[in-house]
Amino acid sequence: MAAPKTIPPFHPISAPDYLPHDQLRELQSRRLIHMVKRAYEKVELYRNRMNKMGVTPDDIQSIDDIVKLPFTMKVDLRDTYPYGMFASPLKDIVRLHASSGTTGKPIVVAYTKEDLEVWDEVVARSLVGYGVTSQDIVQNAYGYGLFTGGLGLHGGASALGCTVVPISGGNTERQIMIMRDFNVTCCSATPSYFVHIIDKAHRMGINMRDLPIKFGVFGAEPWSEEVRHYIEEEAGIRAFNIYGLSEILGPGVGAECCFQDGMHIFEDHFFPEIIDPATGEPLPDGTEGELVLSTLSKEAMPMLRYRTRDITTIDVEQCPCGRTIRRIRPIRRRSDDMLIVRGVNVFPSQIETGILRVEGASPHFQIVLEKGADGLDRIEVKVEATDAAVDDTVRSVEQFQQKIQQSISQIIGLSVRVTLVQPYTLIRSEGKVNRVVDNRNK
Ligand code: DLL
Repeated sequence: MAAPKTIPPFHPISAPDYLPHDQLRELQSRRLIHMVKRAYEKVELYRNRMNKMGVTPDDIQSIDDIVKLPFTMKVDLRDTYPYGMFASPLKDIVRLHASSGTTGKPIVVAYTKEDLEVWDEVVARSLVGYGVTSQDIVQNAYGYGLFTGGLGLHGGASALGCTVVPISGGNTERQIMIMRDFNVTCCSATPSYFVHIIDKAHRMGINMRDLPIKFGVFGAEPWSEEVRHYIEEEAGIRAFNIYGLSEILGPGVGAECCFQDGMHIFEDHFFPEIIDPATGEPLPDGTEGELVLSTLSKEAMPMLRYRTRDITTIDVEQCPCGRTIRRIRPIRRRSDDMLIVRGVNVFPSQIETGILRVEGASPHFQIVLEKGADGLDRIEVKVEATDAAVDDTVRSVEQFQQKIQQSISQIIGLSVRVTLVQPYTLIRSEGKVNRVVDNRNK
């Protein structure tokens, strides 16, 4: 790893991260009261739903009353497409983003000028937590456009005074050339794309460890500790997690600090709760469940108790970095990316962990689901071969396949078939990766 885990010098921009508990609660309460009033007055969906539950803005007197509010779901954004959730008139809205999702209409999200300032601030606070400063040159390889990654990271890095290279995703050879020629010190990308960048650099004969890059800002999709380890070793950087979702803002809802042990949620702007996904009941900190987020300052599009579908835990303990804002555990799964195979719940991130626990295994893989002649589901995991792991003999290939098979089966509790495929033959992602091909209903 490039840098030790030392606490970077205090930066004024991150002051709210260190607020004493009561002051934070007081600020959250004040902001929630205002947010609920605004949502009730300006957004028909919230008004109708609260009326139905018999809740009025007057019932919200402190942050503890948040549990009285109804949940908001992705389908609500679809049903009110495109502008039905906006609490500001279009003349005050200065930016729209959209997230495509997997089916149907996109969801549209809006920002006022003040919302963009908050966004810049929280992304800058994320970067400060990693140890990035105005001296850094940030190559932003998140996609620019309707996806929030590109412009979100861009705004925060600019606000911090970094030199931003707005390269967006794709054209990987050029990414590497620029990274080297511009002396880039920080790169933001999806972790799967960065793994692809590392791979391409190898093939170009460039050792990423020889480049000045020190920081990686990775998010937008689940990634395992094993991938972090792979990236840190191969690129000689520290790989930091950043979390966010369009409905709330984009990247910068939460981020790791120098301890890389959970993501601090910027709780002065976004209030986190954990609920039981089946019953909707709030769960205490320290219990795993679905993350629910409420915006506390968003003007254009307030979100009350938004069900993210992301599964995590809020940490009970305070972080040694001194921040008082709470942390969530890294998100390894969403309730809707779960595969049900022969009745067992399987997440792609578990398979990634199983593969990378085997020394010399490649992080490039694909999961193929089929129905066998007996009607039972079968999982095949295609993994690219690496020179480090196998020589040309059939025996070494078989042994290596078996090792990975065992490692995955130990984690998911199901037998899988692992097939080694030629290096560089699986599709590479330039944004969020999709590793699953489900042929069961074909
Ligand atoms: O992915 C925003 C983003 C951009 C975050 C760049 C970080 C970096 P959406 O496209 O709306 O927004 O997707 C949001 O992506 O609900 C999670 O399921 C997943 N996700 C985002 N960050 C992480 C992360 C952006 N660090 C959805 N770890 C979220 C795991 C993540 N999953």
